[in-house]
Amino acid sequence: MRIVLATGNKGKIKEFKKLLPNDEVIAFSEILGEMEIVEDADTFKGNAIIKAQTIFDKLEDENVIVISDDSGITVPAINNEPGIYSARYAGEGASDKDNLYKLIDELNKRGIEKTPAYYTACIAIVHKNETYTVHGWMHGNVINKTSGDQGFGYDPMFIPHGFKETLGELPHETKQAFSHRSQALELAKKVLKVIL
Ligand code: ITT
Repeated sequence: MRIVLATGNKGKIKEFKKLLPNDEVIAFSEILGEMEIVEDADTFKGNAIIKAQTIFDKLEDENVIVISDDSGITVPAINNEPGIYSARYAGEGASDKDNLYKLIDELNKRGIEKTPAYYTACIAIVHKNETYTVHGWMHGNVINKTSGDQGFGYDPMFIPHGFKETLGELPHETKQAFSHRSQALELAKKVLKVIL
C-alpha cells in the first residue's frame, strides 16, 4: 500500500521505510514540499493527530493513508523532562545534537550518571477522514555521556533494558526489534488491516 508519512524528521523516515519494506512509503515533503506544522497539543497523541490531520487535509484525497509519529524521551528523575518537548528541549529550532547535550547537561547538573528513562511514540493514522491512534514504549536508562553514532536524537545516551550498550552502539536491527516506534507500528498495522 501507499503510505504518506506526516513527518519531516529524517531519522523517523529512515526507520519507517525499514519497518514497512513491502509498502510504498513517501514523506509528505515529496508531494507537498517543506511545511511547518504547529504542534501545540499537550500530549504525544494530540500532536500526532495534528500532524496527520494537517497533511491529510492538504492532500485532498480521502483514500490516502497518512501516518504521523509524535515521540520523545521521558526522564522521571528530572521531572519527566523533556517528554513532549524532546524536539525543542534546547529551544526552538534546536538540532538533535543540541537537545542531546542539553539532556546530558541536565543530568550532570544534578550529579546523575545513569537513571531510568523511556521513549514514547504515538502513531496517528488518518484515512477517509477517520483518525486512529496507537502507542509504543521502550524502557531503559540514560547516561551522562554519548557513545556511538547509530540511530538519531537521544539514542547515543540511551541504554535499552537488557543491554550494556547505547542505541548509538547497537545495530539498527536491534533497535527495530523492540523500539517504541516498532511497537506502535505493529499496532498500527493491525488497525490498517481492519480499516482497509
Ligand atoms: P516531526 O514532528 O516532523 O515528526 P520531530 O523531530 O519534530 O519531527 P517530534 O516532535 O515527535 O518529531 O519529536 C521527537 C523528538 O524525540 C525527536 O526530535 C528526537 O529528539 C526524539 N526521539 C523520538 N524518537 C526517537 C528515537 O527513536 N531515537 C532517538 N530520539 C528520538
